[in-house]
Amino acid sequence: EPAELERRFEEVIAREERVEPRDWVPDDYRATMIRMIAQHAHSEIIGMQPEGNWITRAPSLRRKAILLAKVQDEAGHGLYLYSAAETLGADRDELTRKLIEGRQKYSSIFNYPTLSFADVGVIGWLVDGAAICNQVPLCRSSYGPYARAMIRICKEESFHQRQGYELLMTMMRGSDSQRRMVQDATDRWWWPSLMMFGPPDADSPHTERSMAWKIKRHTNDELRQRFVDMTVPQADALGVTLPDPDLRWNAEREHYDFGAIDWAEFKRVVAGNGPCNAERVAHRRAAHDDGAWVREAAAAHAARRAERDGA
Ligand code: FAQ
Repeated sequence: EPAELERRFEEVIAREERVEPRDWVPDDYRATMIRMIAQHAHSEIIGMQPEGNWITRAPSLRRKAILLAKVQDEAGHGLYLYSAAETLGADRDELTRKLIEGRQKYSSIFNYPTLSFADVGVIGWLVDGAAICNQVPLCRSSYGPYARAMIRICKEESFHQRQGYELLMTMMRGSDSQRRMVQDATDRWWWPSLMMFGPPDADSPHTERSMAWKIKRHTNDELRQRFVDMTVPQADALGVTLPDPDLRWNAEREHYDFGAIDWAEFKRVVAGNGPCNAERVAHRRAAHDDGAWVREAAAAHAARRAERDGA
């Protein structure tokens, strides 16, 4: 009985219980969840590239081991999230195809280049910092498999954030030219990090519906403000300047005011015309093509085993 199923679904949401894979859900809920989880998974996988760029050129064995571990964690998050999407009936091959054909999005942030090793630190500090700010509330998201995935992912992200901050503290204690590298990386990543939270609430088509379904627990602007408030004291402690002359404490609001975000740039990047979009997708497509023989061999092995076990 459709009305009864719908009523039960609404009840689960109202009671703050989790929706599970076998439960009936409205088609739009399923589509929204698949979209969000797939975009998140794609972001983790594409997000391996900017930092992966520095693995072979890390300045010490210690930094190389740390960076390798972090990039591997991101692969793990991606695979974990694709599995969560599969619980909603999505097909993993299809999701990958959509990504490499440019038919599904991933986070705008990964379309910017990593020009120096300081970028590795700033990505940990700002990009992982923003990711945590956005994802901690998603541990209470209404879809069970996604909410549970977020718990583990946030723990690892928080470790990533600290390794970035520690790297930057080390560089800030170094030479003038190292301090200049950190400032330059901060200047380039600050505004794109604020864009990670998505369009302003007034221009966000999905927020209202996703808040009502408790998929999202805060709006884009709320989380962006939380991130700014959290990051300003960290910049002070580090001794870098955030590149925004309008950034100042507002005692009345008890929040930092900040300058206008260049939403035209955001739209350009999301539409595929950022500095590295073409390169990122081409690289992912090449990796997928190069891995075809592994998938074929694994499928042949599984088929032979099934035949043997069936016999
Ligand atoms: N980039 O109505 P809304 C990481 C799209 S962290 C590109 O506000 P919604 C960790 C949006 O999809 C990054 N597209 O949408 C890491 C929608 O497009 P559609 C990943 C964006 O879903 C760190 C349209 O604009 N994190 O990977 C962006 O309610 C370091 C309208 O937007 C997540 O995915 C953007 N920045 O809110 C890895 C977290 N913003 O489908 C490696 C989960 C918006 O209508 C290294 N996702 N769009 O064509 C979310 O929290 C939400 O989906 C938002 C967007 C907040 C991203």
